[in-house]
Amino acid sequence: DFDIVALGEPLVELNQTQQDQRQYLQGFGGDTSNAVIAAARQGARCAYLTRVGNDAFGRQFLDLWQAEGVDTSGVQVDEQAHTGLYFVQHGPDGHAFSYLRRGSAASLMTPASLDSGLIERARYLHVSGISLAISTSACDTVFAAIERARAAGVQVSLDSNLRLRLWPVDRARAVLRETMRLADLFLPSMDDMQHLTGNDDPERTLDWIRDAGAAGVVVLKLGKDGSIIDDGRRRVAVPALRVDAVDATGAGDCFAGSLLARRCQGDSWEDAVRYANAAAALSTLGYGAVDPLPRKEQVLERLQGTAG
Ligand code: KDG
Repeated sequence: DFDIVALGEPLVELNQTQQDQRQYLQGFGGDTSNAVIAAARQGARCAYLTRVGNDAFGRQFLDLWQAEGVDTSGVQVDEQAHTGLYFVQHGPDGHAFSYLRRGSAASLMTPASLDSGLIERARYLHVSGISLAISTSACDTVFAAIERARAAGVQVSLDSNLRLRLWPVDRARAVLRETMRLADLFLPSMDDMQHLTGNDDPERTLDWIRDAGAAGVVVLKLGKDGSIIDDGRRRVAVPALRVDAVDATGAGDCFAGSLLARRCQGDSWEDAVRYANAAAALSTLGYGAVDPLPRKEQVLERLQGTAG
């Protein structure tokens, strides 16, 4: 059985190097894949549901998940479509993504892609705004997965991960609002919510989320200002760990995976969020989404260092 089964699209990553703006380092990304790898590195038992191309990149991903201990029995291989790809470019305002993913294997997922029966064996199903945005059949697949999870008593976790290159803001708002109502755990970032609601105040944002019908636990991510937990009764702010970030790609995914892993290991919400804040901060110390994801020992060491 699994702690976490995630559903979404892996993307091969080409990350611009510091030395030469025309040189790119190949790595791995894709928000839900990042999250599940982060969770596995914290000791969680994980599986990933997706579709990759029958190409070198698809095979690299299968090798990566297997090396990280992520179960791949729910990964389908598409004979025609390719594995998706994205570029990370760095500028004075941080990082920016561009995508080569239209028509990718993962975007061709359909509800029948869920037939492996993995969801029913998990404690959490983890999905995101990106899983919902990549195509209408992927969106249907996410809703079907949520339905199966709820029917089996599996908790649903949703990361907002708003990417406006993938869908118009009005559709994103409508679909995410519908999905957050079905989630036991909603993980929005303040940046995403600002795009969806037009307001930049955390308290008002949490009010908006509650008014929209979110009934589960909400953890609002404020980047370097930490996170706020709203469990429906009270709100608790948890500060971030201060670090000199070089590349924040995947930090939110690391937060999600680490938080779920620690909940499965019995942490309170506050302890799990403190841990996830630290893991996310550590993940920004290197380039790329996956390589710098910290392991449990590193996070614990850092947390003990700050506590003492
Ligand atoms: O959160 C980081 C992801 O955004 C990155 O790995 C690429 O999945 C990706 C996407 O769709 O933006």
